[in-house]
Amino acid sequence: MKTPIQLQQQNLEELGSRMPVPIYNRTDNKIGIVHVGVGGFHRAHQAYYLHQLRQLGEASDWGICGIGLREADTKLSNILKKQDHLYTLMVKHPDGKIEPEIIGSIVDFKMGTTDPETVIARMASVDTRIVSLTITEGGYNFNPTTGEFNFDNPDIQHELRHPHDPITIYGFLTAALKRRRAAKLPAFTILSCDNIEHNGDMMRKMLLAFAKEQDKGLAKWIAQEVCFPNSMVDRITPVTAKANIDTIAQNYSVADAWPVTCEPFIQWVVEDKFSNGRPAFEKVGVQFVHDVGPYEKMKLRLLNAGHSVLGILGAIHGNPTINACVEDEVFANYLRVFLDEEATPILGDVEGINLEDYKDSLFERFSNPNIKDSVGRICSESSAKLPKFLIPTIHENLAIGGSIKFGTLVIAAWCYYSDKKVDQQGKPLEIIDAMSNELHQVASESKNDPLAFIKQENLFGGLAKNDDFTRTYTSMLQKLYTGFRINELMQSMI
Ligand code: CS2
Repeated sequence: MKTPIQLQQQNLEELGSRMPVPIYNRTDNKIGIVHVGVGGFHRAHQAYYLHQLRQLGEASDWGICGIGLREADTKLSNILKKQDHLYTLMVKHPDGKIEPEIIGSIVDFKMGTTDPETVIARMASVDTRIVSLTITEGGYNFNPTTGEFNFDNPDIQHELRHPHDPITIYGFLTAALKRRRAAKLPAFTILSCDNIEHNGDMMRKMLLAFAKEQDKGLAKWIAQEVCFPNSMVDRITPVTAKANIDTIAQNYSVADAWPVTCEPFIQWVVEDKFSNGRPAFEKVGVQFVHDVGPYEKMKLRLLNAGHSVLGILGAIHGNPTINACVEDEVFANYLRVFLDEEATPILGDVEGINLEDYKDSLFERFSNPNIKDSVGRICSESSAKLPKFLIPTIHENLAIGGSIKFGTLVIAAWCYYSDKKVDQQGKPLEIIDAMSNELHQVASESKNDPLAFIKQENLFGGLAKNDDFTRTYTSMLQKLYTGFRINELMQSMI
């Protein structure tokens, strides 16, 4: 094996003989986008779209500055710094073909935890025209029962008392927007890229609630000046594994400490309302529409919910990956009936999309054997995901007398999983969830009170008070606790 070349700007020419590299000038472009939450997904999606645009010789005013607001982002910050913010994106096809490419659209990275002033200044800079976000479902800080902003969060309390010492996205956005207003600069667009229905509207509502507490005049200015387009984002991006780093080094002789792998499919549907201009993303396939609602709902209720169905049931069964789940006929058939009989009937028409084709494409995507998307990633933060992906489908079906049993088994299985913390082969499950302790506590009370788990109204709303639901749920829970295998239960239902 040749000694791998360090991924760095100065080595791009040499690296260009191994894989495509940025051919645009990365050093003297403006930073037009400040992006908060630079995980694998952002690097496989928005940063990739922008990279393609820059390869076409466009968008030189739209460099990305990544921002980390959590301690955990320090590792990526250090790695990107060492690599001049370059990274490899490996697109993995189902037939085994790998397309690697070095992506250069991120040109800077700052940490809000150690350097808040620089982050605020960057957002407030005249060049910044979009602040985009992938802060995860949990980052929006709303109370799921009331849908209102959660002022009880101690970080929020701190920021309200100390506006110069922001911690969360809300403290940073208001501090930066306040400066722009004072400097008579136009507002930036806040572009939400998280898997939440009406993500832009949600961000607007939350930010205005926070800003009103801080400065009513500012809140009014934000309401008038800042656009919050809703957007639907899609590309399956597994967690980077050590094997991916090794592949880049061994097969391409490139030393990249944090590459990203993803599937070939990519989609971004965005409402075309921006406060201060935008890159011509339509030139690289982004769809701009008037109303993104139907697309968001379709994607969250089919793809994301489909993932959760496979993830939770697959975790208990002992499946390591999503493709291992769909290779199993029972899981594949179960997913199909869930999608057909419970998720699809409440969707209505989605303009320009044939839902049957869309569902077929999900099976193709989920079965890509080279993605190796772990059920652990899918099950992580289920307490933030299921209330957006799956539970609304159950509520909506209850309201119209539709089928609920396929979704309900997932909730019963989630309770069992949270309680037992081992799969049905006895192997420990690593549960990553901000609410894991509470979930374990209430789930373990199910032996005395079968409804204990679903009485958490912040997750389930009023499901525990609905007889149709509780009847189905308790019978499934009982079966799981009396030793039924999850795949036998699934088989008996399809
Ligand atoms: C997944 C998503 O986190 C999850 O549970 O469903 O990350 C999914 O892979 C992406 O939304 C695909 O666009």
